[in-house]
Amino acid sequence: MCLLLGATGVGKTLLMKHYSQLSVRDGTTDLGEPPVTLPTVGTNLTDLTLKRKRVTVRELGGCMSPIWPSYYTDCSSVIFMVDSANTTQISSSCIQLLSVLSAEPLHTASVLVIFNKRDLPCTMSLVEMMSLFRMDDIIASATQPITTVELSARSGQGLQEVLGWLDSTLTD
Ligand SMILES: Nc1nc2c(ncn2[C@@H]2O[C@H](COP(=O)(O)OP(=O)(O)OP(=O)(O)O)[C@@H](O)[C@H]2O)c(=O)[nH]1
Ligand SMILES: [Mg+2]
Repeated sequence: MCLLLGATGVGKTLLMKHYSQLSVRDGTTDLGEPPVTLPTVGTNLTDLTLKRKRVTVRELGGCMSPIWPSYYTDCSSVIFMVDSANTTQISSSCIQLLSVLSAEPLHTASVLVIFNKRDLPCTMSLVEMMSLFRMDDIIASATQPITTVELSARSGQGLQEVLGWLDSTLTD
């Protein structure tokens, strides 16, 4: 089980809903308007078929963050998504990420931090986002292996990296 976390509106549901279309596209197909999503109240389960195996991803809605910890047991990996077009959310996302990383049941989980919405023109560069997040310090002090990627859940740019990471972190 992989947990998909992040503040409300960062794009978790779009990625999961759109995944099957994104993963078959050859990079040139125009997918048109993405499917409409609603804020997730509760959790969404999605089964992904990867190269080597299948994995279930559990999205926890951003508005559910007070009860995220009740889902931390029995998961081997965590994806934490950030909206890189929303600069006003950076400090709260950073605090949320730190609290996820310090949760005891997740001490050995593999962690992927996704900087999403790279298709929007106003997004900061990954270097700027990483520096505002103090990602180097976070990675240095965390007990978990942390990987960072850029993604557009709308266009699928960066999706292969996310899927490759998931495939490589699955142990059983
Ligand atoms: N341009 C652009 N819009 C995106 C992208 N990812 C998500 N969105 C849009 O952002 C809005 C929120 O996306 P959701 O997937 O519902 O967000 P969420 O993270 O599931 O939010 P909660 O369920 O409330 O926690 C939707 O209108 C999406 O279409 C992206 O990569 N690029
Ligand atoms: Mg959602």
